[in-house]
Amino acid sequence: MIRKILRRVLGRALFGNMLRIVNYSTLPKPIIRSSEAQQKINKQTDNLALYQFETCPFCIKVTRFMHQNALNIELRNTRNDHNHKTDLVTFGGKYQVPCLRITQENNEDNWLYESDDIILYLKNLT
Ligand SMILES: N[C@@H](CCC(=O)N[C@@H](CS)C(=O)NCC(=O)O)C(=O)O
Repeated sequence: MIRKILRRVLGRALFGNMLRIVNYSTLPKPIIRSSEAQQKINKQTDNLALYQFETCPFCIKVTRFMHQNALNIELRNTRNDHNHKTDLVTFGGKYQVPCLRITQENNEDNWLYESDDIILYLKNLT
C-alpha cells in the first residue's frame, strides 16, 4: 500500500519535473509588439494574477500562452507560498490551479478557473 502511494507520488513528481524541463527548453519566441501596443496590453493585464505551480500541466498550458503572447501577468505559486494557496481556497472557493484572479475597477475579484477558459479570456485581450 505504502509502496503504491510512494510510486504514485514519485511518478507524479517525476512527470511534472520532466514536463517543466521540456517546457523551458521548447518555449516559443514571444511576439514582439510596438512599445505603445505592449504598454497598452500591460495595462490590461495589470489587474490579473495567475495562481499556479510549475509542474502542473494545465498551468504550463496557460503560462506558455502568456509567454508566446508576451502577456506580463504576475504568477503566484501556490506550492511555494502558503498565503497564495490560502487566498485561492478562501476567496476563489477551491484549491485548483490554474486560476486567474481578475481584480475589477471596484476592487472586487473574479476567480476564473479552467485553463481553456483562462486562455479564452486572455485571447480576447490580445
Ligand atoms: N480542468 C482543469 C484541471 C486543473 C487541474 O486538474 N489542476 C490540478 C493540478 S495539475 C489541481 O489543481 N489539483 C489540485 C491539487 O493539486 O490538489 C483545467 O484545465 O484547468
